[in-house]
Amino acid sequence: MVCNKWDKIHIKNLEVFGRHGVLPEEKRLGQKFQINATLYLSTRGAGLKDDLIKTIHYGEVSRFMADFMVEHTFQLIEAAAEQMARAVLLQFPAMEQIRLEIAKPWAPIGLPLEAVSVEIKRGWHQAFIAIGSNLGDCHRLIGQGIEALRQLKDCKEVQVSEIIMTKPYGVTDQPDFLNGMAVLRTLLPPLELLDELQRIEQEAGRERLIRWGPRTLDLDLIFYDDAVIHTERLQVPHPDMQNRDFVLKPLAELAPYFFHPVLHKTAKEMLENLVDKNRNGC
Ligand code: ROI
Repeated sequence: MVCNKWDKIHIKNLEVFGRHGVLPEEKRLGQKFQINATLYLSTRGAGLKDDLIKTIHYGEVSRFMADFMVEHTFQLIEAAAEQMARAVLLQFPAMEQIRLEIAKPWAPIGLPLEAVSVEIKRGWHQAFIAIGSNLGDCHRLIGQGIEALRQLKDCKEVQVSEIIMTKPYGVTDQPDFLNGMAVLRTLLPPLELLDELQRIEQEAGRERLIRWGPRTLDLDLIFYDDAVIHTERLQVPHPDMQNRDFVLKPLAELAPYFFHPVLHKTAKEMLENLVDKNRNGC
């Protein structure tokens, strides 16, 4: 999915009367809020065909946001913005990203101000997840894992590669694996996605007893857009993926031209390099 960086629709100063705030009188009396939003989408099709169906109806988005502000009550404008951005992105699938600002011109702080506001930007991301199992009823566990990915909150468009049987890599004295790859679109940031993957692993009876040992279900985050993440808990792209044919084969099936942001090679090139390396016995 190529994200369009250029096309935007702006909604400026949409006024709504809502009941958000920490103070009891803010909830009781309500006050004015102003919403500014930038919707990121491709307007090319609509521009060429002059057809509303091919874009996002800004009237519908405005109505949706106004209703959302009236139907919910939050303490914080941070929470109002977070929940509204999520709801809008789920409601209007053609929207890639949204920049959302919620302003409170009558913020009761006992000082004169024009307005206080929060601004956030949220959107869809692409995540590649390697799937593996070599302990227990592997076919059932892999199927269960894929179904759990399909049910993940704030995720959509899950695609799965062929599931293949592979020889164990690393610690070779263990049963063969079933492996595959899933790609999906998600609103979750990387660490929240990791939390969800680890929850699914736990639900499949995963125990982390031996490093590189047999496992009921393994879900590894391989890529998250072109992000490069180095933390204690999470490393993306997966630091050893270029040496693992059980990762590269299903990846190259799903996205042969996906570009590794650090190694600057496509999935297909990485797989070809690995096959050559293994053939030459290096
Ligand atoms: N080897 C194979 N073939 N498949 C895996 O999913 C896999 N996972 C691992 C280790 C133990 C490194 N080896 C593997 O974590």
